[in-house]
Amino acid sequence: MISRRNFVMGSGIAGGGLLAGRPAVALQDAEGVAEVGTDAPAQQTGSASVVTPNGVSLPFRVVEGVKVFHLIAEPVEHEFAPGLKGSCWGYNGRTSGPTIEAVEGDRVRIYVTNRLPEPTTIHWHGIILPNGMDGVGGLNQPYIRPGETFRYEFTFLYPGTYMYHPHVDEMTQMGMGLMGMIVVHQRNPRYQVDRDFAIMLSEWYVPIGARRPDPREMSDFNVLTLNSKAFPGTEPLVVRTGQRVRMRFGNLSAMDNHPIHLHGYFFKITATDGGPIAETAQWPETTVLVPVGATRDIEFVADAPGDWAMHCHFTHHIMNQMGHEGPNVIGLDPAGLDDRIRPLLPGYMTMGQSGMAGMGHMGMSMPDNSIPMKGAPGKHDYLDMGGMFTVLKVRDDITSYQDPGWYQNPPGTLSRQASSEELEADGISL
Ligand SMILES: [Cu+2]
Repeated sequence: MISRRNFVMGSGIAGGGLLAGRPAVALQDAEGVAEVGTDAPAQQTGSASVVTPNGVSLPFRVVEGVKVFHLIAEPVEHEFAPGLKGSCWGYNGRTSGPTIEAVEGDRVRIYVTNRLPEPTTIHWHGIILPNGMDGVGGLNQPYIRPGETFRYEFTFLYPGTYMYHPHVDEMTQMGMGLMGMIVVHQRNPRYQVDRDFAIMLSEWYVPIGARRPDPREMSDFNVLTLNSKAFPGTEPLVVRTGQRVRMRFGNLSAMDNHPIHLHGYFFKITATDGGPIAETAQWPETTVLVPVGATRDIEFVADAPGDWAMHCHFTHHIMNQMGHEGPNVIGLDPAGLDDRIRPLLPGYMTMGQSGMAGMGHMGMSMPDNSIPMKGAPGKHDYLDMGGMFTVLKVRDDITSYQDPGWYQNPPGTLSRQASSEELEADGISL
C-alpha cells in the first residue's frame, strides 16, 4: 500500500493545484522529528500535522483545486492490545478510520465505497454542509449498498475538530468500529501548536475468548479504547519540553461519556465541535468530560518533563475485559475455584482475594484471545491498568518522537519506601 507521505508527495507533483510547488524538503526522513511539516494541510497553514496515535491521516490528491479522498468501509482484522484480536469493521483497513485533514475553506470530494455485507452511508459529524451531503440513510440520501461507491462534495467552511461515522444501522456499524476523526485546520491561525493529537474514544463488548464485538451490548462494555486501542496497545504521546500541545478528543462510544484526566498539568478547554471557545470563556481543568457525539479540544504548554498518565477517570474504563459476574471474594481464599468452574463456564474468572491489583501478571490461565485484567510492566512495578489509558511522555531536547522509554527521575524527586529513621524523626509510629 502506498504510504501517506508518498501519496501526498506524488499528488503534489502530479496533481498541481494547492500542492503544486511544495518543496520536497518539507517531507523529512521518518527518523527525524518527522511528523512536523510532512503534511500538506499543515504546510499550507504553518501548523503542526495532526498526529493520530496508533493511526494515520487519509491521503488525498488535488484535482482542479478540489481535495479528493477515498474511504472504503470494510471488514478489518484489528488488534485491540497484544493478546486480543477482533474481527471488526473499519475504513481503509483500520479502526479507527484514517483522520481526514484539510484546511478551512477547502473544497473536498470524498468517495465512499461499501465493502461491508450491509448498506452504509457516512455522516460528517459537526460539519456545516448542504443537506443532501449530510449522510443520514433514507433521509438525506439512498443507502450505499454493498459494492457501490457514493460521492460526497462540500466545502469545509469552519476550522475545528469533527468526526465521521455511518448513519445506517448505527448501533451495529459504530459498535463494530466504523468511525474516524476530521480535523479542519485554521487557514490563518493566530498561533501555532507544536503537537496536535487526535484521539477517538470508543467502547466495545467483546465476549471473553471471542473475536467479534457484540454491538447489541447496552451497558457492559469491556474493551475501552483510544483510537480503537486498549492499553498496553496504546502508543505513548511524545512531546518535547516547552512545546504547545493540543489534544482533540472525539467520542463515538455507544453509551458512555468519558472524563479524560491528564496528570501533571492544568489545561484549557479551547473548542468543541460547535467551534472555538472565546479565550475569556476557556476555563482551566485537569479532566475534560467528552460526551457521546461530541468533540473537545484541550491545550497546554508541556513545561513539566516526565511520564504523565492520561486516562478515562471511570475506573471501569481502565480495565480490560474484567469478569465481574462472580462473587466478591475480597478477604476470602478462592484457591482452585477458577479451574473447577471454567469447564462449566468458559469465561469465568474470580476476582482477586486481596483486590484486583496484579491479577494481570500472576500467571493466571487466561482464555485464548482475551485480555482480562491485562496491564503491562512499568518502570517501577506492574502497571495494572488497561483500556482508556496512555502515557504523555515529555522530554527535554528530544530529536525524535519515537518512544523515548521510561522517564529518569532527577535525584530526590522519586517516591520511595520510608526508612525507620525518617519515620522516627517525623513522629510517625507504626
Ligand atoms: Cu470512560
